[in-house]
Amino acid sequence: MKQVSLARFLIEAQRAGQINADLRLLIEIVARACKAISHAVSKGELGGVLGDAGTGNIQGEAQKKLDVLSNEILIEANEWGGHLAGCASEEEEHPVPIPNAFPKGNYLLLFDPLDGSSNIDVNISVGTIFSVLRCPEGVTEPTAEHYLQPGTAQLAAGYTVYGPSTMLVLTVGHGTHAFTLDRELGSFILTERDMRIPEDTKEFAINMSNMRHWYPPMRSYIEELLAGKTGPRGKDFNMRWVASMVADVHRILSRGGIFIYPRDTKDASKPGKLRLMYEANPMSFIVEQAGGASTNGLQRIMEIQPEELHQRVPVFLGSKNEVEVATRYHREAQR
Ligand code: AHM
Ligand code: MG
Repeated sequence: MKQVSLARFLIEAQRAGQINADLRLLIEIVARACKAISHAVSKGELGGVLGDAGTGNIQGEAQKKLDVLSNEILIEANEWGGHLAGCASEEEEHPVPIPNAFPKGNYLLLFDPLDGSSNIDVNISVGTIFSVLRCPEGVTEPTAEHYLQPGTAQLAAGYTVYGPSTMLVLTVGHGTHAFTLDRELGSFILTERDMRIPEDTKEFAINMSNMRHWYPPMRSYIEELLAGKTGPRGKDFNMRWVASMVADVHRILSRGGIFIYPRDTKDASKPGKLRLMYEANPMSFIVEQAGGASTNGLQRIMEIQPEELHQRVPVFLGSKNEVEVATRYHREAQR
């Protein structure tokens, strides 16, 4: 069977009128940057890239050397192509402008350069997440407010998971497709067109150690899953938690499941752990395009009007019917 490279897939998407040449270039450049990150991640200790960078990011989190390196790789790869008006990163407090030496384009790129930081030094899967928005008409020097668009405005979203194999999962709003990196060829090859998430599941992903901090609807929902066959749900559930959102979401895209990072009482100033603009929104777009659902417990994540670049949000995503059940618990509790 003839292999379809990412380059060919994107050309065909352009011919089909799904993307234009600039967006194609943008995705190709992000994919190229992800190959460089994959290379650095896979070198591990031999590349001298493990351990703390000795700095902190805007979230108050200690940065790993690979967090910093991946951020640099993505910015350097994207700033010269003429396709971006600017980019924003989990590792940067403010949006990063395009240097004046380079032409500017119409797109805004948002990313979490290396998600799953706690897994970097222990050789467990990590990943890159990205989201593409259009820069508002007439804006040449975008500031944070220009990035504050709901997830429904995304033109493309994707993630790369650096696991046993490196895979890029992409949507431009016409289904969700997976590509596997052929390291010898140096190209991403289409390995699954139109991924579909099973609507029902018996598998959930949540950090159970936070249970004592959860709000009542969250607790009763999980208690009912734990009650298994003889409980109200009438079936046994299995649990998985990689603590890398990309890896957990990738498993759910592959075989179904529900991923939850709820709001809790640990820190009242933080409505959940995950970031809306470059974690929850792109993952929601990818999941919805694969037939899944994604809410913050009450409403569709992609319809939330963002108020801050680094805003956090509770996340319930995956198999459609299960996300509906979990969301119903929260809606009923709110009433
Ligand atoms: P990060 O962006 O600092 O890596 O944090 C996000 C990660 C997600 O990948 C993962 O789902 C979650 O944090 C794990 O959190 P916890 O360590 O609380 O289980
Ligand atoms: Mg992250």
